[in-house]
Amino acid sequence: EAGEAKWPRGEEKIWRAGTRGVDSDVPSITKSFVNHVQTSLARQAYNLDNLGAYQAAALSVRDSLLVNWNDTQMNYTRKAPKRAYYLSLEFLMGRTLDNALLNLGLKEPYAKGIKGLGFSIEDILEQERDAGLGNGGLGRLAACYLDSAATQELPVWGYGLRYKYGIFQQLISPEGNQLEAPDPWLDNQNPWELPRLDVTYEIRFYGQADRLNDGTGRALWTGGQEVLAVAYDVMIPGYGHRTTNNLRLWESKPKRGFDLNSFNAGNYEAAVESSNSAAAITAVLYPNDHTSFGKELRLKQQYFWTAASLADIIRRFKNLGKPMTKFPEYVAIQLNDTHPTLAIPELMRILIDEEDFDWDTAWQIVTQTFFYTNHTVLPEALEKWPVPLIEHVLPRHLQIIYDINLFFLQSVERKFPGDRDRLARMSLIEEGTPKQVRMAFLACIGSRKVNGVAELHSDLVRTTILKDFVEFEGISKFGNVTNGITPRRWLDQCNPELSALISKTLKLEKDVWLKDLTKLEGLLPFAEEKKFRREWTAIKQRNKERLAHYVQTTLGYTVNTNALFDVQIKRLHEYKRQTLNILGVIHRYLSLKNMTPAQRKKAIPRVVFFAGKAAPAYYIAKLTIRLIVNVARVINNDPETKEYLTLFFLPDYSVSLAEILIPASDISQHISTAGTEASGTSNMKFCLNGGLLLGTVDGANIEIAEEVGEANVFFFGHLTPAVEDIRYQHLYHPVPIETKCPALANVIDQVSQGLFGPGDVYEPLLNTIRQTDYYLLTDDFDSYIAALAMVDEAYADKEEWAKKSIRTTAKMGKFSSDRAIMEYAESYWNLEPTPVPPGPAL
Ligand code: B1H
Repeated sequence: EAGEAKWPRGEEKIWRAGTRGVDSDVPSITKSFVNHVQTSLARQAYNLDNLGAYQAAALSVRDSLLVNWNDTQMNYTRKAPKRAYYLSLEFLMGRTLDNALLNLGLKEPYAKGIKGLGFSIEDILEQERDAGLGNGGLGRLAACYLDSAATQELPVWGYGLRYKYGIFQQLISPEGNQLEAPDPWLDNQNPWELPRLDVTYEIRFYGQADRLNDGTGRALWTGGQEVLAVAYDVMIPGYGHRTTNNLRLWESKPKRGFDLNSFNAGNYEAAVESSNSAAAITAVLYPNDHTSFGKELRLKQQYFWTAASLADIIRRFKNLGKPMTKFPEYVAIQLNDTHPTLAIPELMRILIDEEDFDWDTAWQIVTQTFFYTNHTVLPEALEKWPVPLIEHVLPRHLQIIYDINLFFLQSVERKFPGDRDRLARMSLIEEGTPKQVRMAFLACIGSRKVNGVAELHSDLVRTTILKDFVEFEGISKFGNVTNGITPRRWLDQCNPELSALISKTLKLEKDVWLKDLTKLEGLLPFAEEKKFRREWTAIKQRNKERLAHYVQTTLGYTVNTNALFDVQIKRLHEYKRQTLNILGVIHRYLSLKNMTPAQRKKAIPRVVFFAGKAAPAYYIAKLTIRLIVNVARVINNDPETKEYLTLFFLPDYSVSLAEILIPASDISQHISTAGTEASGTSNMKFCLNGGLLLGTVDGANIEIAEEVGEANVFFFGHLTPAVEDIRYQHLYHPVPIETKCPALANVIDQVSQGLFGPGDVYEPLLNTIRQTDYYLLTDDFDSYIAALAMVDEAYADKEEWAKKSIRTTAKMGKFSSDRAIMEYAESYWNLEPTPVPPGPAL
């Protein structure tokens, strides 16, 4: 045991005296800051700009994180608890400095120290680039879970890829087209990562897999390309104590610099080609959420990352000196969607080909180790990989997948003899040209438990995509863990005034209620106090002004902060129905135009905000952006109506932009077709910040309404069980839109006839509604408009609105990611908190 060993070198007390990082008093912080300016950055006071000051502050904070990180890892090594590993292809971390300061309890002394040196902490925090290693909710969820796992002192590591380019930067052309630019987030060196150039694994692709005919089932996988995986560690501090977990991100690089033979022969291109192809693996995050494209490079990303992570996990386990049969007692691996499913055949390969286990023992170990979270039931998002592609890139894994399938289908046949349809439905291999591997099925049968991310969604998983598997394996394997969000970033950091008011009102230090969010219920009685409501509303007002200031400085528009702020911010997708929202805005505009000035004066002024990225190849989603931008151009310049209705599309949505938008909303929209949004997590963020919810009966909206009370949310639209029937009606008994929904037909006509620029541009978008209308806009439009009117009516009563807002925040305790991560720890992984003991560990 590392901790029991005799002191290796020099004197222990001399070592210990040197290990405490930066003290938390202002003079020590100032000293450490200036020291980093001079040594790490090689600069001086006279040439230090805000960016340099950010870097010096970050390097100084990193010193403190490192001490805790080292002690945490040493503690885990000594206590050898069961550990969980969260495998996610996306970690949408956003900025780190403010969060690190908060979690270390160092916000005030750093602000003071930095002020003394002539900088402002706010300006310095703004210098940091977002770590945008994710597309949307799934990636941000992973980031919230890391924060909560560290805060609950759970031994959890994340594993992901260190993309050189994160989610693309979104630009909007004057015509309203989305343009994509690369996101070179690592261009200024990243102070939050620790390169571990000594932690490397060799990962093989292509080559041959030859089964050994020795009766063992083993095979030899040789040849092909070998690529090096290099570890980069990101420290994940818990809130309010020293536990600092690790996020390990892999970078790919060539095993040997370049091919010297080709180089010497003068073939320079060939010499660097293989080196380029190795580096390409972790070059860029795939920007398509909810679509699986079947691209070879994406498959290589998935295997590269799962193989490196598993090799690392197994090496760490083996250091315990236990036999591999004990692996599931010490290791739980959570698969964040199907993206890391190759870990299942990869662990089989290691156990059989390298560790000499028989098939059944290996399968026993595998199926006790993995846990699979499903995040969507949309058919286009369910990953399927062409058999020929897997055969080419991962020949041994294809053999193993076929063997898993054979044994699995044999067991299905035993339970349901002669049911050939069932076998075809449940096969891991979908017939067709080409055949494809169904990754969700593989993840399901290779895992100990499967869960969805909100009650409704978990029900849909059990009754639709995995129905046969529930019948075969029993319902107890299929659970639910409703998503959560970290209240540190999504309340305290993004809304410091509200956080302070809550602490004052509850008479609790924030470190109490930020760790037990159900304490917010104590706000309920204060909803009845007028003075409290005034303070509450004044904070919302200042957050609206902060957003207005952002819009003024970035877009150059003045925003009416006396209006109702209505926000929809999320990835652009047909199922999320931003189109319904913009058509509703047009409907409001046309209504205002039809009013007399006297009638108009009674309208509730509204500012509508949109933000979100479309996948670069998603034509219809991009057209929706174009429509929003052009509607904005027209109505924001209409002198008759602009007092009552304006509209903004804020480019380049990101975690940091969300932190400005969310605290400023009066109402936010979560209006997916029922049954399509697995959970949603921004709905939780808005409600936590006292914004009310306008939504469909979908995902976590349902559980939010259960908590805060239906009187405090605005629901509309058809329910999940009706959706399938309605789609059937659309196909076989279509009713023209003019008959079915005249209001919507009129709006669509106006767009088509050119009210917002040449109408023909939008025909493909409008046709999706006129024709199949797969997402039920024609069915939900009228009730949507009615719900918007209810919002207006409710907002007119400021006192009642404030009560709703307070009651909403007060009842959001359930949606802390601390609760969610504890459910995983207790009901899935069987993990226990492992606190770092006080005092230096070294
Ligand atoms: C969610 C995805 C997703 N579900 C494929 N599925 C991706 C699928 O790059 N890809 O291939 C990327 C992402 N993302 C979201 O997960 C759900 O739509 C939300 O409803 C949910 O809140 C979130 C977290 O569970």
